[in-house]
Parts: sequence; C-alpha cells; structure tokens
Amino acid sequence: MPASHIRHWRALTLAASTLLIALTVPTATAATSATSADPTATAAVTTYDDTYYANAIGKSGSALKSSLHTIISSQTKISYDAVWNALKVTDQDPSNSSNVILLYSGKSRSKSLNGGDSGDWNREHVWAKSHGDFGTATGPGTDLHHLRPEDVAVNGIRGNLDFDNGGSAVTNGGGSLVDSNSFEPRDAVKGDVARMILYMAVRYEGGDGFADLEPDDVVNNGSNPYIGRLSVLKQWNDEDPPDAFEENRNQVIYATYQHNRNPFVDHPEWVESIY
Ligand SMILES: [Ca+2]
Ligand SMILES: [Ca+2]
Ligand SMILES: [Ca+2]
Repeated sequence: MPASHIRHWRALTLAASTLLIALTVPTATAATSATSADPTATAAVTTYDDTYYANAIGKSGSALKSSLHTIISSQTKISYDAVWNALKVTDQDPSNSSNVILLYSGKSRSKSLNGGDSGDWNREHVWAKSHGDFGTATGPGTDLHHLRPEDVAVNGIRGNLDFDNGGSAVTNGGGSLVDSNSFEPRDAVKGDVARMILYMAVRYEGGDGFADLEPDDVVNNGSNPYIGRLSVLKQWNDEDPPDAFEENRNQVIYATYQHNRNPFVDHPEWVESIY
C-alpha cells in the first residue's frame, strides 16, 4: 500500500475512533440516566411511603380510606381565580411550555386562551360540581386534583354526566364518547379520571361544610353527591395506569400548591383495597 494510502487509512481509522467515542459517550450518558430514572421514581414512592403515607402503610379497606382521608385533608386551599394559573403549570404540555394539554380532547392549546369563548379552554371539574352542589367556593370546587383544562365546547358536552362506557364520538373530543346519560373519556385518560374521582371521594367525607362525595355504580346521579359508575372506574384504573404526565402533576400540586397528594396516583392498587 502506498504511504499516502496508509496515511489516509490511519486518518480514517482515527476519524472512526473519534466517531465511535462521540457516539459512545452520549449513548452511555443516555443509558445511565435511563437506568437511574426508574430507581429514582421507585425511591420517590418509597420515600413517600416512609413519610407522607407512613400511617396508611399496612392498612386496607375502610381503615386505609380513613387514614388516607386524614393524610390528604392536610392541604393548602386555593381560590377559584388562582386555579387558572395553577393549571398552566400542572397541565403544561411537556413539549411546548406555552401550551396546556386538554384532558378529554388531548389537544395542546395556548395557555393564553383561557376563558369562556369558543376556542378557549376553561376549568373542567372532573367531579362535576353539581354532584354535591359544592360550586366554586374554595374547597372541592377549587381542588386541583380534579380540575383540568378542557375545550369550552367539550367541557359543555361532558356537562355533569356520570362516567360509563359507550356513546357516540364527541366533536373534537379526542376519541371520547357521549350518550344521553354518560361520558366516556379517551383511552389515555380513563385511569386519570378514575383516580381523580376516587381522590375526591376519599378527600371529602362530609367535613369542611361540604357533602360526603362517594362513587356509586349507576348513572343519572343528578345533584346527589355521587358519581358513577364505580365498576367502570375501577376497570379504567386497571387499563390506564399512571404515566409521567399524571405523576408530574401530582408532584407539582404537592410541592407547589396544595401540599397534598392523590394516593391513587402513587398507589393505584389502593383503589381495589378501598373500593
Ligand atoms: Ca350511558
Ligand atoms: Ca393516563
Ligand atoms: Ca367521601
């Protein structure tokens, strides 16, 4: 091989080694962070078990419910007006910090489009506020754990319907369905809805001057402090376990706003234990 070719070959080899290093370093970094991400998440849950949930761990059924009620009732409450800005943080689009993700429709929409006009998003009460008639006074009506941004029109279609499977497609509803007496959210948030409803049931037990909220297994609950259907919500909790978005909003509510957690996001298996 002529010397010039050898030099060329060495240059290529060197370039290849450099390239290999360049490729290896980010890959190793990515692998390290990916590996450490899971143990960190697990450790975080373990930390809360030893601290926040310490009095609940080891309990089941009504004893667990009672213990969790006491734990999560220690909270900071915010005004209905403050909910707007809080939702811009708790429900921020992970890939666009100028937007929020709308619960049922799944759309990403500008944070600045909060309001009551067509094309705006507003404050959806997943536990419909007429069920127990708690309105928007500071309390269940301003509890971020069940308040989510939603398109004004889609929010209107959900109205105060109970949750159940079935119906026809909701316009701009992201796959959500509706019929005369119930609403079915899109698949990706079915579990979120179940865990929000059951949080409300455990948090509100008739104290605070508000009704004792509970799930039941029927639709057409009207203004009774019940929301159905429990059997379907339990199924949705199984089918759609908590993801990073739901876990993040639970953490943000805990760390920044209310200083209480949704136990069912941390421990979805507690749904079965209590209900
Ligand atoms: Ca129905
Ligand atoms: Ca989900
Ligand atoms: Ca209750």
